[in-house]
Amino acid sequence: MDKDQFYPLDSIAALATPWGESALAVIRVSGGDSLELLDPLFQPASAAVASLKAMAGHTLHRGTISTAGGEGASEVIDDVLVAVYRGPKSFTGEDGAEIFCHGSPLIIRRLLGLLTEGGFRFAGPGEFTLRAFLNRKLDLTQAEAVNEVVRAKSDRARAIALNRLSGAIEGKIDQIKQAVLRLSAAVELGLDYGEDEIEDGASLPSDEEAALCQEELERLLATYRIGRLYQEGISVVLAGRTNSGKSTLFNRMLREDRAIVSEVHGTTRDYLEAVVTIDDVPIKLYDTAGFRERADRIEEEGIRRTDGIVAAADLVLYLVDAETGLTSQDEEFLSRRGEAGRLIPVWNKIDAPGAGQDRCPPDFVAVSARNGRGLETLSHLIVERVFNGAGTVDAGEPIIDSLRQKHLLERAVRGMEDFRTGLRDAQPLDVLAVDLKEVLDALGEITGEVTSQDILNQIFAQFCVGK
Ligand SMILES: Nc1nc2c(ncn2[C@@H]2O[C@H](COP(=O)(O)OP(=O)(O)O)[C@@H](O)[C@H]2O)c(=O)[nH]1
Ligand SMILES: [Mg+2]
Repeated sequence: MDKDQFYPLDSIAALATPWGESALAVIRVSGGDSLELLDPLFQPASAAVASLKAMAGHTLHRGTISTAGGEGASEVIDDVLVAVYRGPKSFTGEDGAEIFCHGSPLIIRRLLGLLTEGGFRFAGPGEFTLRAFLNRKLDLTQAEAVNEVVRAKSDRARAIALNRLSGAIEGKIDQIKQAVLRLSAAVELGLDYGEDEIEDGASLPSDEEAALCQEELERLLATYRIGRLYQEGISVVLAGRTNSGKSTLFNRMLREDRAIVSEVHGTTRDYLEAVVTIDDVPIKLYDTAGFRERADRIEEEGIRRTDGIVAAADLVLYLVDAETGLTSQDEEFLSRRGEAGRLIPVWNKIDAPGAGQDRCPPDFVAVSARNGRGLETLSHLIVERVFNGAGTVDAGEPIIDSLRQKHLLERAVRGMEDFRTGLRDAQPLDVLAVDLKEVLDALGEITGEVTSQDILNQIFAQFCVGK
């Protein structure tokens, strides 16, 4: 696509670090004129630096940024370092700079003000990465990965996103595309020669090759669930009667005292939410109000909310107090919510005198939220349930985690299926060619070779400003 047709490539500026007080803040600028625009605002500390706009790429300069002299006196806003980048050897592919200033909101505001007065425009979300894409520094899967690296909530998610950033998906897609192009070439050849001349089927593409392509596409598609798990994680709800030890277990899994633990029934009246990481899977953990027969109004509301959370959770840990043993309420819950795979019954307080592990029903996990016994088994079980049915992938294999990529891969698979059906039913070659075109279009959209402005806007709108 023609980038200039859709996007203004003026000079943009944005804060790349969070707002607030910090040791340092980084302001990023990019665009063909950015160094010229920055130049009058920057006074180099070294006499050896004549002007910023004359500096080579990948160089660092100390100096001050001041308001323009003009009528009044010029005022120094901050003492800064400026890193100069030169296109095309820069992240965006354009000339640009990063200004390292002191992390004061006041300074940041003044500097951004000076920059906009000086001709820069505030960058939109993801606009730097968008430019990197438009300048072919990144394909679309890599551009998406930039955001995923920032958003990664666990080490594994970060590693997977970095793999994508290095172009792993683009490489895989390209490999499949080459195979589809070979099929397509065979069909085109048939079209050139006319159907009669290839009656014997000599140059028709084989279903075997097509089946291989489809398999590869499906394999990549199947990694979506795993990608999502590492990126988004799952929600796990602690449920059970009041006093079964939900808040104690919640705190122990968090390794901090967030929830109030008390022997008074109904202490947790609303719900609490926190993220813990088990085996690199982010787990959104909920502590809820418990169930009991006689509850007051506030508690009833808490219980009503609990029902909602339980219904929406990926996994429910149902705690039973080993001292009390199973009550009819527990049994009712377990039979009502016992959907396969979504429930882990937990037998808590095995440390308590007279609540020995031997009384633990066979399908329960025996734990002590108080002293931590059995928690490792519980963690393993949670992870096992999480990955149940998600399949596995080899290390280094690309994993997709964008819904956009998933939909496009599904489209490619459908195209491939249509092609194979057509091949089997001896459909005319031009019909087969259309099916393959559909596959190629979908693959091209994944990497961004063919993309509409709407789609780009949608993708980059999810980015932070400054990225
Ligand atoms: N002995 C023992 N007591 C526990 C254990 N877990 C929780 N308790 C106690 O049970 C009571 C209720 O715990 P809490 O976490 O508030 O239960 P919740 O109502 O389900 O949130 C508190 O007095 C806890 O100290 C455990 O593993 N062993
Ligand atoms: Mg509680």
